[in-house]
Amino acid sequence: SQNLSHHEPTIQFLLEVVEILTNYVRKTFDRSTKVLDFHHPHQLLEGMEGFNLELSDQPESLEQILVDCRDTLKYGVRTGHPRFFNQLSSGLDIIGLAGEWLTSTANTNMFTYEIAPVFVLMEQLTLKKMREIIGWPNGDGDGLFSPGGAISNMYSVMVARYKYFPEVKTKGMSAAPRLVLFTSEHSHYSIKKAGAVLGFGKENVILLKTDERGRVIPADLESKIIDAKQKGYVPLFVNATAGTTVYGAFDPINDIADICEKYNLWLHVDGAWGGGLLMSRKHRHKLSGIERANSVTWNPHKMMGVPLQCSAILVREKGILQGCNSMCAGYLFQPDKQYDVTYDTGDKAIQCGRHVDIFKFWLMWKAKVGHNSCSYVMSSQINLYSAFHNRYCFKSSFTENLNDPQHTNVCFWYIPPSLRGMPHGDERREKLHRVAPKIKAMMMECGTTMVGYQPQGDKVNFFRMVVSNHAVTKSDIDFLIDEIERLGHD
Ligand code: ABU
Repeated sequence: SQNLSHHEPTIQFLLEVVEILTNYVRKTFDRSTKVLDFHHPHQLLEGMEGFNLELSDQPESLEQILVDCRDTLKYGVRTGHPRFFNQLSSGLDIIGLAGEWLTSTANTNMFTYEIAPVFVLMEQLTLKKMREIIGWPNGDGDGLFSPGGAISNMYSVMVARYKYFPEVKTKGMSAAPRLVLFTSEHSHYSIKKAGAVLGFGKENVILLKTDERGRVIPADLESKIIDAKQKGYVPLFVNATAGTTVYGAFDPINDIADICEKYNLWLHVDGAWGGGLLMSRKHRHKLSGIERANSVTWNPHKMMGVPLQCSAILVREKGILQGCNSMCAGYLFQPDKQYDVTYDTGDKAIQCGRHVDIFKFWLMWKAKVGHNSCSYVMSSQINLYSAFHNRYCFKSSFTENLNDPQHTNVCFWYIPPSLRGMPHGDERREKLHRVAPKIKAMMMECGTTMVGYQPQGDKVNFFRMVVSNHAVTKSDIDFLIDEIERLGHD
């Protein structure tokens, strides 16, 4: 029967789902299983044996629903597999997973204390702790968990504009002069997107030059600020990246902060990827100066291994998110409730409904953070990149290094035998550009491992290997290298 209102069938169904999920978890950590069972979109759309994606006209039996659950996982990608190196967010943390299950069971909304009292308080306390770790006095300030780093970055641009030109909230961009934003040529595309979405225009997001490690050159920032002012534009906002997406570079925050103070500009630090290093005594110096930022993006769903999604926007000035975004909808945010309505944090957000992203993170924090709040269990994967670095340097006959890693990103070209003796020039570049996509395609067909590739600037396609999964060991890294060599050998 499909009637889940009867106790026993409901419990039986849920137990069977739990069995499917626990089997999946077991297989995810089993290195003899594949990372993925790749099918092209048309194959999945045509339907696999017993698994049809089309929505049916009639309700399906519970047996079929269980098959659907099993097959959905079967044809997906095991992002928690220790040989999945494709994304900055990966891994399958069991405490975090339990947190996500509990969150879905509670099925509530973050907009008011009224319907999410415990989660709202957890969010407040965790954000305060994060601000303390950033180094803002007493952990004062503001913040929110948002649906990802791109949205957190967008919040930073919105509050910067509100700080200097609050009238834009009512009158629109015509109330402001031509405003310009600055960010590195290696920064995440979300800064440019924020410029476009918020009405600044992509042209008014000025890209800064970087050095050979992918870090912003501060002198270029200053000269571009002066140039913009001479043209009559108004510099507003600078983004410094702590852990760039491809190279994992850390911009020199203190030098950038000096320039922002000199010209009275908003300083944002996009620590979506590198923010996790604030929890490491050994590595937090890479974000030195972050306490001088006006706002910070920090994604626990990346380096800290929290299940997707979990991204925080943290702001030094208290109340500015509320000022910038509040619309005071009377049906949700009644001022005359029986409790302290400052805990109704929903009007700070640009969303109305907001998912509970805090619980899994709060639970993992409880499980993993030492007594001084700055020793999160993640040192192993931070150290692993050097193992990888040494390993591929050792095999330098077939790789060429691009970045000098500051984070766990290692970028390299695989040079197949046919290109090894070829002189550098256009022909070699064109051929090399095709190598990484070809190997990646074969890798996905085999399903043994996954790693990302991209071009960057004048560099043709290269592999970007990242370690953020806490389950990865040196043997997995060796496996990836051997697999690239096996598939790429022509
Ligand atoms: N938000 C950027 C993530 C990109 C990546 O995983 O490569």
